[in-house]
Amino acid sequence: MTAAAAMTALTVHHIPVCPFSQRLEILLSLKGRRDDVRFRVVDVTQPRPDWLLEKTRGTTALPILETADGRVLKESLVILQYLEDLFPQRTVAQHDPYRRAVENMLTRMEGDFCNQGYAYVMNQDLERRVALREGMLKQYARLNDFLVEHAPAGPFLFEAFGWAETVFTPFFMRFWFLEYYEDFQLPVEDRYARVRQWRDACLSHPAAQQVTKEKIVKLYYDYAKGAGNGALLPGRRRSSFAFEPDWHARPWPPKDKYKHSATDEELGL
Ligand code: GAZ
Repeated sequence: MTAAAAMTALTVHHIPVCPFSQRLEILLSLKGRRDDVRFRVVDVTQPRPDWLLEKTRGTTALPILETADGRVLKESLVILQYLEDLFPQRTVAQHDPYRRAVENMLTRMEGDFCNQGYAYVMNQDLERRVALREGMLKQYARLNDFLVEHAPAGPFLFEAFGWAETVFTPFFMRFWFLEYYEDFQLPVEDRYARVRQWRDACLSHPAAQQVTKEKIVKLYYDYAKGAGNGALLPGRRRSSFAFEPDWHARPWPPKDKYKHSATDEELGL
C-alpha cells in the first residue's frame, strides 16, 4: 500500500486520558495531521469488547493503531515512529544520527520515570511515602543531569519541542496527581533547575494541551487509592474513569488519600 492510501483510514483505539495515546495526539498536532487519524474511545471501566480482543489477539493494553486494511500496531513508541514515517512532511524526530541517538537515550528513560510516578501515586502505605518521594526526586535528578550534559541552554533538548518532549509531556501532566494527592513539588534547587525548565516548557506547549490538571486529578482519584486502569474500589459502584457524569461537573476529590476513602456520591459519580 502507498503511504497516501495508508493514511486515509487510520484508527487509534484508545483510552481518552491515557498518557500513551496523548503522545500520538501530540505528534500529530506537531505535524498538523491530527485530523488524519480517527481516535476511537474504549471504555476502560468495561471489559474489552470481543471485536477489539480479536484485533489484538487477546492483549488489552491500549493504544493500538489499526491500518486501513485491518493490520494492527501496538506500543505507543512504535506507533509514534510509524506516524513519523508515514507523515514525513513535518518531521519531529532528529535527522542527524548523533542527535537522534541523544534523543533516543532520553526516550529510554521514560519507563523508569513513569513507573516511579505511578508507584508513588498508587501507594497506600504511609511508611513508604518518604522513600517514594526520594525515588521520584532521583528520577528528576537523572533527567536534570542528562539535560545539563546534552542541552545545557534549553529549554528543550534541541531547538524546539520534539520527540523526547512528545514522549515525556504526558507524564509531566499525569504527575499533577502527585502534586494534589502527595503534596509533591519539585524543590527549587539547582539540581532540578534544568529539568524544571524543561518540564515547564513542555507543559505550556500549544501542541500538548489535550488534558488539564483538573481532569487528571478528578479522573485519577482511583489510582491515588491504589486501583489502576478502571478497576473498582471496595464499596464503589463507579470508577473515577467513568465518562458519565462528565468530570467538569464533579467536585474536586478529597486530597487525603491515606485517611479517607471517598464514596461515589462524594466524587460526584
Ligand atoms: N507500553 C505501552 C505503550 O503503548 O506504550 C503501555 C500501554 C498501557 O499501559 N496502556 C494502559 C492499558 O491499556 C492504559 S494507560 N491498560 C489496560 C490493560 O489491560 O493493559 C498504569 C499503570 C502504570 C503506568 C501507567 C499506567 C497507565 O504503572 O497510564 O499502572 C496501573 C495506563 C507503572
